[in-house]
Formats: sequence, structure tokens, C-alpha cells
Amino acid sequence: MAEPQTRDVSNHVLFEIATEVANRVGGIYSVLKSKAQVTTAEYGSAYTLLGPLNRNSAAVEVEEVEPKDPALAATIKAMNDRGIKTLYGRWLIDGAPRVLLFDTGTGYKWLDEWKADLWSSAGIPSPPGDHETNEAIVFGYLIAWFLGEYVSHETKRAVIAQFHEWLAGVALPLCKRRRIDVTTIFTTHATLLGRYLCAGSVDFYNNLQFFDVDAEAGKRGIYHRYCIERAAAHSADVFTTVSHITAYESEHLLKRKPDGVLPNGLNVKKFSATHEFQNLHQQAKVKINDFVRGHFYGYNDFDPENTLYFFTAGRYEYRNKGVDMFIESLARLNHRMKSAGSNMTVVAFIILPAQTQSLTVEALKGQAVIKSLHDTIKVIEDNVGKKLFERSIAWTEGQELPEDKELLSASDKIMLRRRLFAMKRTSLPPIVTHNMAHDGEDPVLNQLRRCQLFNHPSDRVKVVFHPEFLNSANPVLPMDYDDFVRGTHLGVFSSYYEPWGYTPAECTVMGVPSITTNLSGFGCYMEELIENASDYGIYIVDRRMKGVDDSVNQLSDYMFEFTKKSKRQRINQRNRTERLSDLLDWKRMGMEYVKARQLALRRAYPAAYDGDEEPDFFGSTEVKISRPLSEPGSPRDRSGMMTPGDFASLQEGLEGLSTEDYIAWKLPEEEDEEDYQFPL
Ligand code: G6P
Ligand code: 1S3
Repeated sequence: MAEPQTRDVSNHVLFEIATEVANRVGGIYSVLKSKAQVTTAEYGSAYTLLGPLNRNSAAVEVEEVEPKDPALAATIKAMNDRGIKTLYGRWLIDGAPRVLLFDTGTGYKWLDEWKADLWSSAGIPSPPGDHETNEAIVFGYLIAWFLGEYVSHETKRAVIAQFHEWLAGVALPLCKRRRIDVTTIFTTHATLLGRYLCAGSVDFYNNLQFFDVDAEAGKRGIYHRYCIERAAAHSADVFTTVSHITAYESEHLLKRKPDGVLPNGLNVKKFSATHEFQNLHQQAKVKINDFVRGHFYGYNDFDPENTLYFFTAGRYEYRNKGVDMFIESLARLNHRMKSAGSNMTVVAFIILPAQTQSLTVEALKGQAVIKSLHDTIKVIEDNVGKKLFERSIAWTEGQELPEDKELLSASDKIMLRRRLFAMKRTSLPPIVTHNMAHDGEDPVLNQLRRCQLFNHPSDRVKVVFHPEFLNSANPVLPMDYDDFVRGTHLGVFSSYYEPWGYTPAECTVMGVPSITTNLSGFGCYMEELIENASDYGIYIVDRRMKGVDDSVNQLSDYMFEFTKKSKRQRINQRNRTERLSDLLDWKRMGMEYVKARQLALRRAYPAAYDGDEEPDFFGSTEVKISRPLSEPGSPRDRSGMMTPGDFASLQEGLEGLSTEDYIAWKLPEEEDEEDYQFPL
């Protein structure tokens, strides 16, 4: 084994290990992909992502190249010689980081041996028949093999290995046990038990301290997975989570207090002028209008100018993602708008992928009849135009101007009448666009039925459940997700369990206001940073201190107040929301990763830091962003801790550490003049 103290910490190598490298599954893919640019800017070729090989996605996302680092080449060769197949290449995304993907299938011949070793060396059981855990074990053993081999070739530079989530965590206890000369970070993006417990009907946050974790994991058949997660958290030199709320949860469920929080950022692309993103909103909204006209054919009795598009989207975790609360609040909003005689209409989209058979005939027909109407009107327009032109050319002084009635021929009228008849409908516009595999048991449909949100003409809140992710090739709603988000007015994510929550963050960088909760990492983060977040289009529902009924009312209040905004107010609010995007940029957020890595190096190689004491990582010194200048001041309505746990932030303690690749957040100094041409 190499002498740990002799490694060069300033010129170190970084490996980041996850199962979603070049393989889209969920949020971790978004983290790695969006962060790649800042990490490659900092590390160049000293940064490699390690993941399992998924041939289908690697075929489109990875370009194979030869490794240049001799230690890496020797390590890959040694593993290839023992029958392990790998793919080394560039991930074809911004930053083009290097990736090394392992074909786990080629390691299965050792599965039983590795399972026995995991039990004898770490006390982690692995019952048969759990494919996901088997994959995690094989991947973990391959990673530990890789790291052990790599540090035997690379003897000078320090090596940091950062692991994401339990699925990539098996190698952590192995690194510790085998005393592999690397320093490790484990970043968890959720906890297994947290996700399971929240999806049930427990009062999770008030009972966090009291759960009998082993028993709860056992009851849910995930004890062995929980053991892997807990072992990973305890074996890492540095343990981090994506938010303070998940840090608090981890302390109680995984029994290790995280060293700090590494919040998720985005790769923000700014426009040179604010009106550009406002124009994009308008263009995208027109596409949504087209869909809505088709979907509600026969019932287009609401004015698109007075229609607002709200939406929620995510993985189909009905309770965890707060879809239950969203639907209940929509029903109350509907009632309030009706009682208030509102002239506005809200169309609420629910975009959650579920098992479906196909698009419904009605959904397809809706778009078809509107297209035929458009086509027919185009023909009539041409005919009328031609006639008007002929008459005008032949006009002489003293003659009457052509009459409107004469311009529309009998055949034009018949054509139009046929189109209008095709739009007659005996049933209400549907609430779902697809034939569901389990219509009768679907929680969203059942809740809409219970709340009687059936798209009746008298309803001021209409709903469209689109049980499939969006894409521009969809014949009914042909838009990519980003495009769709831009065209909406408000995103609603009333999550109960949300370690971070990319969906409202994505809304923010696109200048779309959103509603989140103080149980989501993102919501807590924004609440801590901004004095009155709702002025900036970040509404935070209190799901922590309020009872469910009060939270539902708060959510419907926010939505109701939103419907009362004028167009000018909406435009101004979007400008403010968009101004927050630097706050979520990896150029700023990535700093926390830098600090975590520094801490890992310090812990593994204290001699390289002259035995200095580890800095203090507790407390938070973030300066709040004040309310916008246009808003009247009022006393702060909140104070105190970020989250129940008041967790460490890696912000402090490592002062003096700066990387040119990372920028600091600046307060928006003044509102643009163009925003305030009209008083609010
Ligand atoms: C953007 C466009 C404006 C448009 C407005 C509609 O700001 O630049 O031209 O009027 O969007 O806003 P609304 O909130 O009604 O969709
Ligand atoms: C997790 O994905 P999820 O939707 O299961 O990781 C994401 C990335 O860190 C995070 O944004 C999300 O809240 C977590 O829940």
C-alpha cells in the first residue's frame, strides 16, 4: 500500500461514481449532466465519471476514445484482461467529460463470491432475487477493484472518489475495509426509508427521531438495501446530502450527521436581453393555446387572453410529489373563482408518466377537428381575398363598396357549416389524454372524480392529465418539456417528500413563477436566501407547521391571488423570477462541491495541511436577498433556522478558497426601467 501522506493533494484526480452516468433515469442524471461543464473547467482530464454501461444510451451519448492517462489505461487493461468489458469515451454533453462505463454483466460470474464477501466483511445481507441490489453489488465491487488498481498505478497524485446514492455506494465500505488509498465522499439524493415512509401514511417529519429504522426497513423488505445505504454513509470520509432537510432526515435515518449540503444547480444559459425570454413565453403559449383549443373543442367558451396555464410534472409518486394536495387545491380554487365571478379560466396540466395503452380517440379527434377548421378557414380566406381583390380592381367611382355578405359564397358557407357540425360534442372534454392501463385504480383520476373536476363549462378550473412525458413528436401536444414550461404561467409542486426538487428550479431559470413547499430542499433553500420569495415568483407552501387542510388552503390562496394579477404584473413577476437564475447556476452552486472535496482531502491527508484544525462547518451566514424595490417594505415574516436540523453548510470555513471558474451571486441591484413603465 502506498504511503497516504505522500500524495499530491493540490494536483489531485477526481472520479465521480453514479448509476446515471450517460444514462437518464432521474434527478442524478440531471445533476451530473448539468454540472459537467464547471467540473471539467476545473479538472480537465483529471475528471472521470464512472458508471455501469447501458449500451442503448451509451450508443447515443458516448463517443469512444483512447485513455491518455497512463495509470487509467493500465487499470482498464488490467480489468479487461480479467474479462471485464468497459467503454471509455467522452460524454457528448456541455463540457464533454470523460466517462468510463463498466459492463456489469461481465462481473456476474463473481456475484456469489462478492455477496459472501459483503456479508463477511461488512455484515450486509443480500437475499436472492433482488436484481437492483445484485447490480449495485457487482457495480460496487467493480468500482472498488478499479480504484484499488488505479492507485497502484497512480502513486503520486491524491485521488478523490465521490459516490452518488446507495446504488453506487457498495464500493464505499470496500474502500475502507481494503484501505484503498483514496479519499471518499458519499452524496445522497434521498434516503430509501424516507421515500418509503413518506409514500405511506405516516407523519414523517414529526416522528423522524422515533422510527425504529431496522424494523421499518425490514417491514418494507428493504433491510439489505438500507444496510448498503447506511454502510456507505458511515464509510465515507465526507458525507453530504443535497439539502438541509435531507441532512436532517439522514441524521435520524442513517445515523450519521452529514458534514454539509451540496445543493443542486443548473447550467444556466442567459439571454442578452430580458424580452427574449418573454418572447419565448409568448411563442410557447401559442402552441399550448392550439392544443387547448383542440382538446376543448365544442366547449371553447373561455377566452385565451383570460386563460392561465398551471402545471405539475414529475415522476408518478402521488403523495410524495404532492399531487394529492394539488388536485384538492384546484377544486377549492375552482369553487373560489366561481363564487367570486372571476372572468379568468385556469387550465391545470398534470404531467406524470403512468402506464397507458395509447392516446384516446377523443384526444386525437380534438386536434384533428381544429386542424380541419384551420384549413377550411384558410381556403375561405383565400376565396374571400380573391373576390375582394377582383371587385376592388373593377371598382369605379360612384359604385358601392363590396358587401361582406357577397364575399362569402354558398359553397364556403357549406364548408364552414360542416366543420362547425364536426365540432359538436355530446360529452364533456376529457380529463385525460390517454387510455390508462389501470383507469379504475389510478390515484389522479380517482381524485379528480372525487373532486368532480370534469371540465364542465361552468368550471373556472379545467384539468388535463397527460400521463406521459412530453416530446415534440407527440401528435396531440407536440412540445418538448422545456418549451411547454416556458409557455405556462405557473408551476405547482406541492411535494411532501422532495430532497431537492429540480422542477421548480427549472421554472425559475426559465422565468416561470412556481409554488413549492418548505418540505422540499429547493423551497427551503430559496426561503433562506430571499426575504420575501413570493415577490420573486417563488411561493412556498408551509407543509411543516400547518395542518393538511391549512396547507391546502394556502396553496389555493396562492393560486387564487395569482389569477387576479394583470398581464403587466405577470410580465414583471416573470422578469424578477428570471433574475434569480444566477442563484441556481452551477457556477455558484458548484462551490459547495469544491469545499466538500477540500474537506475530504484534509481528512485523508492531514499532513498536507500542516495538521491545521478542520474548519468549522456549522451555521449559515448567507446574506438574504431583499424584496424587490417596487414592493412596499414590511417586517420580515420569518426568521430562524433553515431547516429543523440547522445543518452544516460547507460555505464557511474554507474562506480564501476561490476558483476562477466559479462566480459569486450578486444581488439584482435595480429593477429594469422597462419593467416599471406602468404602476403595479
Ligand atoms: C410576454 C410577451 C408579451 C405578451 C406576454 C403575455 O411578455 O413578450 O408580448 O403579451 O408575454 O403574458 P401572459 O402572462 O398573458 O401570458
Ligand atoms: C432525487 O430524485 P427524486 O425525484 O427521486 O434526486 C434529485 C436530484 O438530486 C432531487 O432533485 C429530487 O428531489 C430527489 O427525489
